[in-house]
Amino acid sequence: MPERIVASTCKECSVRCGSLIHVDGDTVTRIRGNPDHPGSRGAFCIKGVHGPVVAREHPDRPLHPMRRIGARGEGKWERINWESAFTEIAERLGEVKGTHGPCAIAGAVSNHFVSRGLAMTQLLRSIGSPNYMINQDLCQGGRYTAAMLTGVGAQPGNEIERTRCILVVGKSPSDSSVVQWMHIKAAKQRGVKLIVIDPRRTQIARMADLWLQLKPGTDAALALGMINVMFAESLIDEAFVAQWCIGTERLRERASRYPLATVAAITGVDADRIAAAARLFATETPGCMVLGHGVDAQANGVGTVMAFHALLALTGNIEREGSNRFAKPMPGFKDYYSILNDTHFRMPADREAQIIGAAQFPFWSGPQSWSKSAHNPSLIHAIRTSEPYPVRALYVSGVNIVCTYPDIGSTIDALKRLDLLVVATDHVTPTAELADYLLPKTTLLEEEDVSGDPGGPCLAVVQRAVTPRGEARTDVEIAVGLRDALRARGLLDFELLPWNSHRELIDFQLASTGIDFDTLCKTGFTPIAFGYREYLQKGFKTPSGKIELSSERLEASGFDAMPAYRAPEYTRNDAEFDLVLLTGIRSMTFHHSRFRNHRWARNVQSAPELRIHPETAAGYGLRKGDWVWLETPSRAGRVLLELWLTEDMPHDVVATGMGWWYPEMSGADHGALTFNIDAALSYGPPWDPISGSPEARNSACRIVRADPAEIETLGGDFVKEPMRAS
Ligand SMILES: Nc1nc2c(c(=O)[nH]1)N[C@H]1C(S)=C(S)[C@@H](COP(=O)(O)OP(=O)(O)OC[C@H]3O[C@@H](n4cnc5c(=O)[nH]c(N)nc54)[C@H](O)[C@@H]3O)O[C@H]1N2
Ligand SMILES: Nc1nc2c(c(=O)[nH]1)N[C@H]1C(S)=C(S)[C@@H](COP(=O)(O)OP(=O)(O)OC[C@H]3O[C@@H](n4cnc5c(=O)[nH]c(N)nc54)[C@H](O)[C@@H]3O)O[C@H]1N2
Ligand code: SF4
Ligand SMILES: [Mo]
Repeated sequence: MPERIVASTCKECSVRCGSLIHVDGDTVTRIRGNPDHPGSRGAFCIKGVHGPVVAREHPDRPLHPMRRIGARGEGKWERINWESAFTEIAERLGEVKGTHGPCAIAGAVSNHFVSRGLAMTQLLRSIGSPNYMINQDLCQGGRYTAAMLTGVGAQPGNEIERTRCILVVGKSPSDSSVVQWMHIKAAKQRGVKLIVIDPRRTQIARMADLWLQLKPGTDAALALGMINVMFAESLIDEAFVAQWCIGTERLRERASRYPLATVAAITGVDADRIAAAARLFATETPGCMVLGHGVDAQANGVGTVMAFHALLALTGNIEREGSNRFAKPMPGFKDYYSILNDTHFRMPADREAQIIGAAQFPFWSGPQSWSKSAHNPSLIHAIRTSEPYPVRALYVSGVNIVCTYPDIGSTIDALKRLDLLVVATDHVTPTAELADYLLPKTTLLEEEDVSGDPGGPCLAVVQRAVTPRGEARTDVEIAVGLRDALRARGLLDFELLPWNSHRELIDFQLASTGIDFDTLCKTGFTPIAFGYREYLQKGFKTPSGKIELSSERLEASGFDAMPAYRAPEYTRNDAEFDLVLLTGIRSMTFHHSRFRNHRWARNVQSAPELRIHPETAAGYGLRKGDWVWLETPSRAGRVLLELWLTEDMPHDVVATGMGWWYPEMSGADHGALTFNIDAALSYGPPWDPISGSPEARNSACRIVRADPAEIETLGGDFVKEPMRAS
């Protein structure tokens, strides 16, 4: 058979580049970027080139359903067929439901914007449980929740090509998004002004006209300080604000509490630079904002983003050419999040209100929230203590919660206490190691999908390029199999998962668009026509129809209606913990905990790093390549990291990545308890009052030199020696 080229979309990370997959028979020979894709325009990265093929072909990949036979985590499994797996899981779920009620069955999935998210929520809702965990409390949840409250549905810099000024906050596109990095570099060459707010000197900070090197977690004060300058110097777009914003006077008063001297003291940034940034962003219009992960997973994330949304609104940089353009959905297309929110696919509100977290975080959990998912730390607490009620069974799909939730020890403890743990995955992660049933998942090259890409904007497809290996199934197929087994036993309270295959779901999503899947597959995407200033017809998606600079909804629920600075916890810590730790610095090679079992990735980086200023390291008598134990005041655990010396770090701040484990290390955690930064962090309070997010990205810490002999006893030179296989 001649080589075929399949136009698809890479989903190895959230950037979603258009891809061209070269296929010979049933073998993928090459993957590259699609130059015609309107969002990514050919941009691609090492993960997209190697990740899908190695994940598919990996010799350790589970290819059949497995039942645990040894003790939990002992790694002893026996192969069973799908029918037995569905039957046994349904019966055990029935026992949990019969004893403790439907809410005792919970789920964990990565997010709302992937098919597995919908498959999971609709299966659980059919059982009658609202309790599922998503990653977004650690990811973009602060941004989405703030967008729901303010009405500013700011998209991540999709008008960069037409802008005159870019404000980048807590985002390092050279590490996390090849597409955005490409667009920003091109814009800079065009002479666009660039302002960067980041404690680290990132590649984009090096390129900036103005780099504000603030202290971690102080962004809200900085934004309010800039707002104060704009009001004081009449730099506001008066016409837009008068017609389209409410709460302006209250915000003016709030911002007046943040004079430059105060803000400079809080943030560590010179008053002159703060004022210069405010003036530049207000006058060099149209301007756009790129908000990154640096402002999420903070105990003040939602308020911080609300303050930056106010900066956009006050400068009129909303839905204009070259400013922040809102997402433009394909007319008639049903994306995963809209289905999740559609009343046809939801349980009655009183059932949704029983979700763990709704009482404390009504804008995160429960019927009126953005997320409609549980408050993760509270759900993990419920598994461990049965407070506020027992949670005894967990279905995990598309997330490696042992390696990516803070406080690994507590996550492992919770998973071990469950009556039933089912994990669907394409490789045996430390989470999967603790499962009672392991269900083999297809990989990217073996599945199909359709979703909206706000960057293009376009509707983009994932095509099944090759047949699934072994007995691997898609998430929708697995959910459908479980649904049928549950239904046969009278265990469904509702019928909220109406599709019988993923293709049926896709046809349902496309039904009102006038486009069919096969036509879309010819090019891999179809552009979405869009205009600007849609609010002129539709208003903004808030109760008032305007941008809410002060939120009546928040106030009515007893929260502060406006952004405010709340000092991060590290500012209150004792002198023993003398450094501030940033976590989650992305590496082009890894996607969170993924690819640790891929040789191409481990050849690039084989050990978790701690980035530290050379003078700080010297103060400890430490040198490049030394290993240290790092501990935080939570004393959740201590982890081993290898020093990278770099003058890009401030003297009192250190930084690391995330997600480490060593597939070749023995033990169910595969080294996660020793090498993964989340083992040293707490998932407990302080929590963001609105989203419930922990301070997983900024924390106090201390380091001490690790004895090389001690590292030796942990497993010799596994961290240096690339692992076996693939
Ligand atoms: N290669 C690769 N790409 C990825 C991913 C991956 O795992 N690997 N993950 C994807 C996902 S899910 C996400 S969420 C994104 C995340 O990607 P980004 O949004 O770019 O976030 P990070 O790179 O985590 O951090 C961005 C910057 O925030 C800074 N920062 C830390 N604390 C603060 C603070 O308090 N204030 C400010 N202003 N800045 C701060 C850090 O120094 C860092 O430079 O990346 C996506 N892209
Ligand atoms: N301390 C700290 N913790 C963090 C962060 C941080 O910056 N600092 N970042 C946070 C962020 S932004 C995020 S997004 C999370 C990421 O957290 P995770 O989503 O847990 O990250 P991944 O390692 O990408 O795990 C995805 C898992 O899903 C499986 N998988 C992939 N695709 C599919 C599929 O189609 N179906 C199924 N069933 N399984 C699939 C893979 O095998 C893999 O095990 O981590 C968060 N944790
Ligand atoms: S940035 Fe890399 S991994 Fe992410 S979608 Fe693009 S090619 Fe795939
Ligand atoms: Mo994320």
